[in-house]
Amino acid sequence: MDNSTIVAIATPNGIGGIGIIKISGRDALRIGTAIFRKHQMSGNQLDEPNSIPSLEFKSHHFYYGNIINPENNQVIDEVLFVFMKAPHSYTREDIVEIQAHSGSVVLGTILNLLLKYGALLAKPGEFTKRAYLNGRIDLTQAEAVIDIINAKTTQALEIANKQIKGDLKKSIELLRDEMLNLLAEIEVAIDFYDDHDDEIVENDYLLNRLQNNIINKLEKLIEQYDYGLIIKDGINVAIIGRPNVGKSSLLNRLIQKERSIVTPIPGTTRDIIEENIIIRGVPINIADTAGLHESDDLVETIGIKKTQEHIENSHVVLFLIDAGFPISEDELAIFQQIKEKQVILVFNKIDLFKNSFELEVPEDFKNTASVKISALYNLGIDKLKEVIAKECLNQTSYNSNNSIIPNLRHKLALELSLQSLATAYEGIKTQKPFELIAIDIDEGIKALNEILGINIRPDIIHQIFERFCIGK
Ligand SMILES: Nc1nc2c(ncn2[C@@H]2O[C@H](COP(=O)(O)OP(=O)(O)OP(=O)(O)O)[C@@H](O)[C@H]2O)c(=O)[nH]1
Ligand SMILES: [Mg+2]
Repeated sequence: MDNSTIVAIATPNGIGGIGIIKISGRDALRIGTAIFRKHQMSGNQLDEPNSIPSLEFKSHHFYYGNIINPENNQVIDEVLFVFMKAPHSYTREDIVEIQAHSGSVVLGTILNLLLKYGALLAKPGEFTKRAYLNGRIDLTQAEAVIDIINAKTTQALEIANKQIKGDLKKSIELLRDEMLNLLAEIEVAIDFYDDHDDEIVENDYLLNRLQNNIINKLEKLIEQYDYGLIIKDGINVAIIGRPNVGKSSLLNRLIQKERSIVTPIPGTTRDIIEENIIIRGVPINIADTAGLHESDDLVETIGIKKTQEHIENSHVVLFLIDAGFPISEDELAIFQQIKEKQVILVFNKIDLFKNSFELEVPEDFKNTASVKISALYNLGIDKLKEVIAKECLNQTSYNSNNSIIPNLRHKLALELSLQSLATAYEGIKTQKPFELIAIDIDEGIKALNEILGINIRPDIIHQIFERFCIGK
């Protein structure tokens, strides 16, 4: 166990109202009070700072006073000082937090004084690492701290909060308990077989349990990973259609800035123009593309090829169609290309066609979601946003009650566990010796332990905390 006392500036670099310095370790109070002078209160009056450091600090109470340089009693800053006694702190060690003003010189000076009085500079993530090593949180909860800091949407935050509460940990522990119970029964059977020849463990019963209580649940958790990716990295949405239908106009409307060039000349957009937006809490990477049609122009042909590749990588395709004309040959060809994709049909330029209209779309697309808009006059854009959000969330089996989302590290371990359990399943089915099946189940348990941070290699722990910022 590391006995050192660590210190770091916990707030971001720069000028601000408040900057916080955090000290953790068994000497936190000694080092903190070496440079802190409490103001003495008499009634409501504040007296001059007391020059004798007081050792009477109640846990979880704020003290108002000054940070001074003990060598010359020079006041560095007016601060609030809070002491959190172990184990009731973030790291489960004694913690002192100093709330000073935020500026690089003032915070830097305080930090240097604390280093001089015996604290060591904390490494990235070292506070959270101590919380983990001291058993306050498991590894999944430590990882959730980074996810909270990095959350770009409220949904990503919600998922991270569930993880920090221990939801992922609990579901992994439940699965592990199931495996342990199964292993116990199999081990009893192994002992029993030594003395008896008849079957005492019902194979069908074991297979059922393995399938329903373990394998199915592992598979479900692994599936949730894809949803997590989408929430973290965004859903890819491509705006496609023939030239001049208003694709670039629509992109500009959706992102509310003039990003893509709009002209009445067909074939204006050649390169893919990508922007990130959040629609109804869903992070979306939206792309404007070159108009799809038969073309002899070399540059345009390259643009069209890029568009086609881009369609492949999109989760959702917005197929923009000019509402005033019957479906063209080019558009029929586009319908063919996007048959396998999740599509929203967007009929544009409705401002030009006041009378109601119905376009004949191919039979396969009769039930496809569709919206009528005018990109030029901003009509129907809100409705379109709603449909985009809905179709994007349909991409996944997400439901907010079940937002336990593994990250890549968890997913790889879950897959290892699943592999071992699938081997165990086959083993029972083909009546392999129980000794071999026990080994497989044990492997499955080990993989789950790795997720929680039990018996995990130090370099993996190091890798996880390396992603943190200093002071967390
Ligand atoms: N009346 C009307 N005109 C529109 C609407 N949307 C776009 N336009 C016009 O249609 C023309 C083409 O618009 P763009 O947004 O450049 O079309 P595009 O699909 O990106 O065209 P390419 O990049 O050439 O494939 C421009 O003159 C726009 O002002 C609309 O809803 N109503
Ligand atoms: Mg364009």
